[in-house]
Amino acid sequence: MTDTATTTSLNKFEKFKAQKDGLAIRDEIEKFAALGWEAMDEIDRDHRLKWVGVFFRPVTPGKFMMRLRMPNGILSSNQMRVLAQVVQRYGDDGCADITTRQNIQLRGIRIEDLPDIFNRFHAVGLTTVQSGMDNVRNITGDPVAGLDADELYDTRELVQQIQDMLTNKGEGNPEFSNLPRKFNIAIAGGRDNSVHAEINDLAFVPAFKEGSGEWGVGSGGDEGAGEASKQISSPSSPSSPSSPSSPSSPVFGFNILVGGFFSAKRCEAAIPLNAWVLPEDVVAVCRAVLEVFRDHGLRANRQKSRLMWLIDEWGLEKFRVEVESRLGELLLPAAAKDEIDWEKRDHIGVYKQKQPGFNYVGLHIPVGRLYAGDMFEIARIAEVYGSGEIRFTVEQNIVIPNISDSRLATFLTDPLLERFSIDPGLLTRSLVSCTGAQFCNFALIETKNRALAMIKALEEDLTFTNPVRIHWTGCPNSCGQPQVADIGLMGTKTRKNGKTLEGVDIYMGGKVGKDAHLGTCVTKGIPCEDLQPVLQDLLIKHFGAKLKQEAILVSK
Ligand code: SRM
Ligand code: SF4
Repeated sequence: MTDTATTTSLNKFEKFKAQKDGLAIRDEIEKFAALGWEAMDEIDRDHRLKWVGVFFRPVTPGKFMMRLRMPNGILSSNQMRVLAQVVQRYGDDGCADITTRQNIQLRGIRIEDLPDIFNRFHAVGLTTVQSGMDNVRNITGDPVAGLDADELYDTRELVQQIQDMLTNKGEGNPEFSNLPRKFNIAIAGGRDNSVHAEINDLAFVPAFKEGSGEWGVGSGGDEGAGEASKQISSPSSPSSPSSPSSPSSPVFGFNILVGGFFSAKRCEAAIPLNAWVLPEDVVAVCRAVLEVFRDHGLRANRQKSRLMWLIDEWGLEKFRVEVESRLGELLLPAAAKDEIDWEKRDHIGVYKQKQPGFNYVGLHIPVGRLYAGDMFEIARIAEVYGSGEIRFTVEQNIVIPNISDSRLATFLTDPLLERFSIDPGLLTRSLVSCTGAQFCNFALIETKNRALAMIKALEEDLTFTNPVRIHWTGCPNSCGQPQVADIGLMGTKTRKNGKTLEGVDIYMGGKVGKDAHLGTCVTKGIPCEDLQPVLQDLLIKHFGAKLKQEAILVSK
């Protein structure tokens, strides 16, 4: 328990965590399955089950949601098939959602099936552990890691190592199961910041360190540089033009960002810690930062418990010193600049891999929603045309890698691509939406279906020259990340003609990729029923959209 926690009053979450750690629930699953959800202790049911990724849904009582962990957003066709079988047994209640953290959630789950579901997951190496509540969320990495010829670092192994450390290889790790609040970690490996590093509590962005000498924490001087050269020239981490050949050449590592988060109370982009690490020190840095957060993070008020609040209270310098003291080493100052110098890619469409003769193809999954049949089909195409691997993006889409040139043409004629397009409309392709009122009790509005209908209507009336990124989020918790969007729509309640209606606050100015920064609220309380003309106006004024009618007249 933290020093801060022992000296301040504890909120109700801290109290129930102190009574029984969330992870203790692992040993009670059989009991709950036999008991049934209605007879369960409410705190176990509504909160502690989230430590094993099982979420009670007050909107659909008795039909739970299960949140997986997908390190770097990668899974196999076998794993996808197991997920499909799980949701298939729930008929119309069963579906799945790809999430904004490169992850997947299953719906319709009955408590009596949990022992069987966990056994099936275990058999194929899937875990749901520590995916909710005061734990580290799915760790995001570059969605085209190991495929992208221009990547600077293949993030896959590192992300897996961090997850293994945090979760004891998926079995659960009590060392990190009682944080003051949720915690997000991301590692960018490419030049386009495909993971939205800036909105994570802890993020690593590629950066080369110039000069000679003392590299990295815990690795010891020139030896560390040698390790670094080994890392970035290894097959899984493609060589780059500036691969170091001697200690005086630029060495690859990561600049560290800390404190990014969204919440109903406050949203902040991550700030530089002024620290740089070698790839092999990233896991140790994650551990050190988490230990500091766990032991000193603020636990009195849950609205002020995310890492940035501690950094505010201490100042960045003290925070850094505490991290260094946990590491047992001084952190090196940040590299002068990071390597994020591309606009963000969305990975939809066909792209050459760095492996000659192979391609990765990004498919658009409308608002990330999948049904059992879709999941079986995705597993099939990944196996028939690729290597059986499937990847998720933070835009809630999928990437199928390793499709050979010889199979590509046939792949492109597969009927599944009519449902999950590789060339969707320019609004559709960038649409993101959180869960919303269909399943989430925090929601102030319905999101996913409304988002799809709105985009369809706008695309019918307008022509576009560039994609416009529209993100919907059902409440100020901001799971749909409206602050990173070109146009962000945040659910709210609003008044019109004396009636309370579903509405949105509109955010604009979010910039992703190079020079990422957050958008801000520009208009409040637009009733959803009046939204279409408002969006149409914004798209014409700010994003070069044209009315189809006008376009026809001009061409005449
Ligand atoms: Fe979230 C809570 C869904 C990404 C900020 N989020 C919830 C809950 C668990 C609330 C609940 O119990 O109903 C939602 C579950 C609804 C459901 O049935 O699906 C929920 N969050 C989601 C997902 C599924 C949205 C999506 O459609 O993709 C995302 C799951 C990610 C994952 O795989 O783990 C999701 N949530 C996010 C993000 C985006 C991100 O991580 O990039 C954020 C903002 C970033 C951040 O956290 O800093 C986010 N979710 C929140 C918050 C506000 C946190 C805070 O500090 O106040 C809550 C509420 C809370 O934790 O108290 C929340
Ligand atoms: Fe639920 Fe709100 Fe998150 Fe949407 S933003 S999933 S409505 S908590």
